[in-house]
Amino acid sequence: MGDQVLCPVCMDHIVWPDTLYQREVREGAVVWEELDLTRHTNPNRREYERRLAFVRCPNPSQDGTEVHYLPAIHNDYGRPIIIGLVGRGASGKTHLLVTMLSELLRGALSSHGLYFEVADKVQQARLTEEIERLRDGALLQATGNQLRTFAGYLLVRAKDRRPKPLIFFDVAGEDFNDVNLTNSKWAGFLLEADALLFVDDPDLGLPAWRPHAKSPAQRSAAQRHNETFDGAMNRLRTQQRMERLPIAIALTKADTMRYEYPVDHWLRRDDASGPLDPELFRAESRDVFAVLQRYQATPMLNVYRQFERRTMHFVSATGGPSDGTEHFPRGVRPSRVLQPLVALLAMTGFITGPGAEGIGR
Ligand SMILES: Nc1nc2c(ncn2[C@@H]2O[C@H](COP(=O)(O)OP(=O)(O)OP(=O)(O)O)[C@@H](O)[C@H]2O)c(=O)[nH]1
Ligand SMILES: [Mg+2]
Ligand SMILES: [Zn+2]
Repeated sequence: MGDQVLCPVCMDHIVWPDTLYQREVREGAVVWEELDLTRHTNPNRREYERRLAFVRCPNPSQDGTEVHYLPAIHNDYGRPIIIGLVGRGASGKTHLLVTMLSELLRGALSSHGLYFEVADKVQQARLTEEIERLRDGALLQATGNQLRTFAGYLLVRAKDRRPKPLIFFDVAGEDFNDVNLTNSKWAGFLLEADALLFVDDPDLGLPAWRPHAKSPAQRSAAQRHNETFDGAMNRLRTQQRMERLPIAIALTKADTMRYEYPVDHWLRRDDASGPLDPELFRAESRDVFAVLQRYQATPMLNVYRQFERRTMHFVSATGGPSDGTEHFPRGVRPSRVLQPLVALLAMTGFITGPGAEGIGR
């Protein structure tokens, strides 16, 4: 058997195919055509075209996934780092991820010597569109159910190192729920992830915060359960040594608590520039922990307690609420969105150097 490569769509382990495809849009429809580069006599040109091409996943398990194509470079750099977002519907996963990616692509981690580019050209168009929509203050749509592909596929370059692929998964909150046993295909990334980002927002995640805005039933239900976390944890528990998986917990939409100590303090801090200081990460984690306790956020605290290496963060993807007409009237101003990612990259060993070892401990 040849080398086995993880397909980041169907999660099968596949033998890497040789046949290349190119993607074209004709009269609005996507067509995949075989691409023959063997006649190219100029190796630079051949390599350039190969990097833009795709291969078709053989999907050996025949698990009913639609035919899917992977970037031809997928097998060039070894196993990617896989980061998955976990959180209930409307908790703010997609807005957080898109602002995160936008910050990464504009070079926000260059002070750490990291440069990011989109590795999947199909995703690039969609991602650029979403980043621009959000920048113009437009609301992003809820994520479709049973989405079976990654939300972002980046290549990370760092000096003196091989580039490394980094893949993000962001599915609809409902896809994590344990409604039946046949859904193991959904959120299939969970069992392959190298790190997870759990998110919840103050409205549902903090039952005792602004209690008058919530019905007693809503309050007590939210306090005891987060079905999404439960479903994800049930699946993770089938793994040996689940507790060793690095995780970060982000309290999203923290702008809604911006006048509250100590949230205000953290939201005003500069984002991810500057050297990695484990003590700062510890201090923020302590403050989030205190807020979660104060407002009886039992499900988030339970997740936190089940992992050995973890950090907690206040984040705001948009800087304020939308106005109910699919718009953010004052535009979008993210704050602290890269902190959880920096923590996860340090905990997975991707960011190295002084300080990285101490993150999450
Ligand atoms: N105030 C505030 N509201 C936010 C923020 N981020 C998202 N929202 C609001 O929360 C809603 C849901 O955000 P999404 O990012 O779509 O949530 P999701 O977790 O991806 O939801 P699903 O895809 O349905 O699982 C958005 O429509 C926004 O109105 C934020 O940083 N601050
Ligand atoms: Mg979403
Ligand atoms: Zn596949």
